Amino acid sequence: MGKKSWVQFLFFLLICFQVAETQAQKVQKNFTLQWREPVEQTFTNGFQQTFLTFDDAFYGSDFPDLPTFYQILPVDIFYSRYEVRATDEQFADMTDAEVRLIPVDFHQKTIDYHVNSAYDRKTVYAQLTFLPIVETSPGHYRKLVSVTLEIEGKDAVTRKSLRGNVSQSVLASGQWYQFSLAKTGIYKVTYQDLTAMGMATPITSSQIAVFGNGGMMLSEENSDPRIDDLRELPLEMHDGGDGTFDNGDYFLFYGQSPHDVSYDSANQHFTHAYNIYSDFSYYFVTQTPGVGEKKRVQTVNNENLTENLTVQDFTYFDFFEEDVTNLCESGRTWLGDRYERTATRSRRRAIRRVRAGFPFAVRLLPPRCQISRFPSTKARSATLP
Ligand SMILES: [Ca+2]
Repeated sequence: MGKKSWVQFLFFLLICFQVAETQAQKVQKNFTLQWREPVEQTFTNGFQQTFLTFDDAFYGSDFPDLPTFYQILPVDIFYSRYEVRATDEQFADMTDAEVRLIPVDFHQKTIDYHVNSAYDRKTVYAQLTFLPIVETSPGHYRKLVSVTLEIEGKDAVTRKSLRGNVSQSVLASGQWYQFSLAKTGIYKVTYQDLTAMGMATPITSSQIAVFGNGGMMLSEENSDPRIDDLRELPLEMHDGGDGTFDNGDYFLFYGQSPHDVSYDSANQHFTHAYNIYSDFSYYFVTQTPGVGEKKRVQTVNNENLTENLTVQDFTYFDFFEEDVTNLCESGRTWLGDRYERTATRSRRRAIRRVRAGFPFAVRLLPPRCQISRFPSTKARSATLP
């Protein structure tokens, strides 16, 4: 075999190797953690805290004062999910000084190796994260020093389905006016509101369209589906019936706050996600013909329908949260009231027309930052007299 054919053969092998790598869904790798002495950090507000640490530790998990292992693994295909199998886990004992740095509400019994897909422009990654500490018995912990992981990608996703099918934003053409809102509810937009924004008159009411998705934070899981473009919202138009949106006219629409409220079916209670990036949701209004479907709230003729359900009550959820101090400087853990010399604070929340005899529950969510020993999150339940 001559030199040239060897090159071709090697090139062929290289192609085979790359194809095999591309289609390989399984990666096996050993990870070691080089633990260091706890480090003390002084924050900008003068607060000092000591952290457990190892080389390249990352802080920002649900327990931001504990070190998290984080590593990016290059992959060729975007997978919806990954399966991870751990073998040969090696643990080391922790000193009493190290154990004192672990939050009292940390009770991880086995390490949760988490891999999710990340997509950044044209590159696909698998992100491996795990918190390398386990509680062996109440108050006793061990730290991971080495593990072998077999990571298998499942359910490959094509780039097209990942990014949606919209080639350009609805905002790419037409004349648009932006407004913001802070709370979820039905909003009334008047003729004066539109002209104050600078919308040209006369305004043809059938051409008005409003777009917006609410302002809730996007999922941190890149594999989660997300809305491709701004959605058009149906409007309830009140233009006096003359087709012109002028003085005294208004339309109604349902606007959503930047803070998300959802029902946690596993724990059977409502929960909320406070938007740490914005206090407002932004909506866009246009009267440009041809932009949007000009959606309107539809009416239903109920003259021939028979009443079969009487609704007199509903489940009410409210939350109070203030982001004042980023005490852990984690970027994501923001705290409100400080309890130092002040041990008691009172907060009033207005709840209208609560029926007697109905149960209610109040949950206090303690920060996960180890400033002091906080009680675990518990609901305080009672029944109204
Ligand atoms: Ca009118």
